[in-house]
Amino acid sequence: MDKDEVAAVLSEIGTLLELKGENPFKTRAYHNAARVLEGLTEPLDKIVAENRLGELKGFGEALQDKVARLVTTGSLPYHDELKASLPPGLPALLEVQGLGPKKVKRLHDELGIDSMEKLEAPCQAGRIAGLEGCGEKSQAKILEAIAFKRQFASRHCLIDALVCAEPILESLRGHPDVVRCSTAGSLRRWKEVIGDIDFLVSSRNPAAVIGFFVAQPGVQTVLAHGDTKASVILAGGIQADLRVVGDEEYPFALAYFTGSKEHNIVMRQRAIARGLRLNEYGLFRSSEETRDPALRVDCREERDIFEHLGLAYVPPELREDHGEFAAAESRRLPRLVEWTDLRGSLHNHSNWADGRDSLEAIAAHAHELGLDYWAITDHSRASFQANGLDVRRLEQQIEAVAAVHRSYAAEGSDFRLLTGIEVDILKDGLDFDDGVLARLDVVVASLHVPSSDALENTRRLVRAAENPQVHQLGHLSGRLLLEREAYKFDLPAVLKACADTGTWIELNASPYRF
Ligand code: DGT
Ligand code: CA
Ligand code: CA
Repeated sequence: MDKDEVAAVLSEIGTLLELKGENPFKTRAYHNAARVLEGLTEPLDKIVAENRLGELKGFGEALQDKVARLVTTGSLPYHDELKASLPPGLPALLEVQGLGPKKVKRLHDELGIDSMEKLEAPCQAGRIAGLEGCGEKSQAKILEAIAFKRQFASRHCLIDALVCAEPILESLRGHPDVVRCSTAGSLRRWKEVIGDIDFLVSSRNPAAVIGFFVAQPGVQTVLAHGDTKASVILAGGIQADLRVVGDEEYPFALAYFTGSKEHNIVMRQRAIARGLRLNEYGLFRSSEETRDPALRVDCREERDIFEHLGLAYVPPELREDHGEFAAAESRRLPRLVEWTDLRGSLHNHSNWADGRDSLEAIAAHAHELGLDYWAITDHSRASFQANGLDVRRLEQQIEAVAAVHRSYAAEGSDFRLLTGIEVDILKDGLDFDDGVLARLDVVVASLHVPSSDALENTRRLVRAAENPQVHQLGHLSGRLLLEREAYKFDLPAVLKACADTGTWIELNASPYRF
């Protein structure tokens, strides 16, 4: 096992012990150890081979033995026994928002709830509200979380889908019978959350391509295996569809299967308005539905279809019928932000709080990427679960950041490592006073513990925006994709406050927030 696999086992042990009601020092020791391993910069097997586990923070003899065993044998009887001693469905309950180990233990001990399936009925019957530490409110929250989970059981974050799709696309591209290939659907439109992955291939030999596709590593189940299409379930539970077409149909099929459905409808209407017909097989000189190749308008690329319909090329990201037609018609489509436009980032964490890397490692990487600046904005003290900084540690960090910054300046580099904080927006103000904030290059203010009252959240956010020390609001809305809805607040009012005061609104690029 490598360090991440061992860390996952240790963290699971910590969780299982929590579910058993073990003392917090013991359970925390496992979670902490997992984090130490995740942050290692040298290979874990090397540390084990050289007998140096004892040098790691918090690694006593018992823990060293367990880690060494996991690294060398890939399993640990203690872990297996612990798992066997609890109902197998219990850990999944922890994934329900609002259910911690203490509550799960109580649900199990007092109501016999040991799986997700057994959770809903007692909630609906109002039996959970009677338990110690669980009121009407937590009961309603649990029901909401169950509904949320169900709704998104077959939805996936873009990043998870990309990780599955990219190696398959790469592999298709290398197949001798593949002429052109691409992803399509919501994945190609770069939607933040996607249902299934779509692939499109052009080929003269569909059978060979489809056989190759269903045999890809990562394919867990083959749902359908036809002459021109196939559907599979990939490891991780994401469905993927493949369609194979002739190369002369490829641009039309690509446009059609990229969608969105709403965008396609307008495209088809524009074709009809010009006396043409558009479908997945082509753009045809015809006043009725057809797929007759003799009537097909010659288009080599998607771009040609747009041109024939009086439009500039619309990149997939904008194909949602959200105004792209008017813009493409008047040739005023916005230029999309590209990777090379990125000059730096103003909301980042380090290993001083809940980030992984040291200031030096972060600066080196940002510099290597050719960025101009990078701000270190770790959490403030109220975010204690994220190891937030108090004033004393913040002062030390300011010095440390300045020292790293100077080392670049000394080499004649313009790269700037900036000091900063992600300061918590609390009930009645910010977690640090203005005097402290004034010393920092970048102040990000974030609402981490929102109220259930929209007015109250709006008041807190507006007040933060109005603080002259605050440069930007962090992850406005607080949503976590597929996990947590946005908190309730009056977005236009907050935007106005930001506009009036020149406060920026962060475009959070975390794939779990977007
Ligand atoms: P998803 O998978 O739910 O995240 O969303 P999409 O957009 O990938 O949808 P999917 O996989 O069902 O179909 C892929 C594309 O195929 C879709 O974006 C547009 C096209 N398409 C599918 N069904 C229809 C339809 O009934 N009418 C039209 N015009 N296009 C469709
Ligand atoms: Ca799809
Ligand atoms: Ca699909």
